[in-house]
Amino acid sequence: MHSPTIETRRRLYQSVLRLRRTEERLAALYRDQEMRTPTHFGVGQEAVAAGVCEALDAQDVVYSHHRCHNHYLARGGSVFALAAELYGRDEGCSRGRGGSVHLTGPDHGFMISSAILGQTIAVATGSALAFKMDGVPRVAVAFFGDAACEEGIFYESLNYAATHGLPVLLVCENNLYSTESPLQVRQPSGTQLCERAAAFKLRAEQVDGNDVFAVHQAASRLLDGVRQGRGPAFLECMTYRWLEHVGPCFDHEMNRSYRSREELEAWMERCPLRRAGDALLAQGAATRDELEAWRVDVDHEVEEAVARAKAGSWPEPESLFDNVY
Ligand SMILES: Cc1ncc(C[n+]2csc(CCOP(=O)(O)OP(=O)(O)O)c2C)c(N)n1
Repeated sequence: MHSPTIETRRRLYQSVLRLRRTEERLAALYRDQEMRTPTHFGVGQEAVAAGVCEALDAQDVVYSHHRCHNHYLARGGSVFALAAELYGRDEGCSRGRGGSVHLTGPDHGFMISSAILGQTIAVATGSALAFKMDGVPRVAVAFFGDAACEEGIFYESLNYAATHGLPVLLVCENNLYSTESPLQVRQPSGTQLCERAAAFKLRAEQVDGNDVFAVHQAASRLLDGVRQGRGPAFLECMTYRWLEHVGPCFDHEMNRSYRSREELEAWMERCPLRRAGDALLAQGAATRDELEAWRVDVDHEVEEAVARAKAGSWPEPESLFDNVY
């Protein structure tokens, strides 16, 4: 029922590409140690943000967690404002005060991200309650990781959203780890997060989170139900982060043993960017020259943005207590 047009498919690829090239460039720059904010990169997980955000309308609102760059960018956030935030500059999306985990972009429907696990699930649920009370056709979306499903607030929010039939879509990026703890040591064997959400009477689906077209279709399907007043939905996207939990390095560079290099390489074989590009080529929806031209364009955008961000200004010391209540 949701067969995306060729234009949509091309946009989905371009979105994954923009997220990937931005995160890779930022991760390379991070090593210069001029960005001082703790940063959780989303390389490898781009298809989730790109697929879900393409299915949203302009008036919908998005909340995110500590690994938030992909969601901010996919919602239309500028590379410049993101990079300036990481550099602590006044031109940053949070005026240099939030850092990587506290992005904001309400003008394009990206409300906030927060590093407190599970917090924005409750806030998104509250937004959905406001939409329902106001009778407006808007949807709230929360992106979070598998570890947020271990927070009490997750279950309270599911229960509240389902009981009141709220227009909220909960998107879990299940990358199998919470910092260095795998799911198996945190959850009883055989646990399916989707089943838990279904037990709370949410419509719940699990999808290959490295397939941007599959994510987009599943999100569109669930959002249709949310918009028709059928209550909240839960989308579990199976994916994998390529870099260390926080910072720009690969785990094997740091001699960490909680994940094997073989496991990483197996997931890299399922690279969301390459898979999306291969699919476009196989369907005749793009040529190799076009893919290359898009890459050149994105790299140009990113390069220009990070140079401008680095040359930005520091917040004035007198403004330190602005917006502090
Ligand atoms: C309430 C709370 N408890 C613990 C932490 C510390 N912490 C930060 S990130 C993280 C792991 C998060 O894993 P997940 O939610 O699966 O997201 P991922 O990092 O894998 O993207 C933890 C435990 C926190 N930020 N908030």
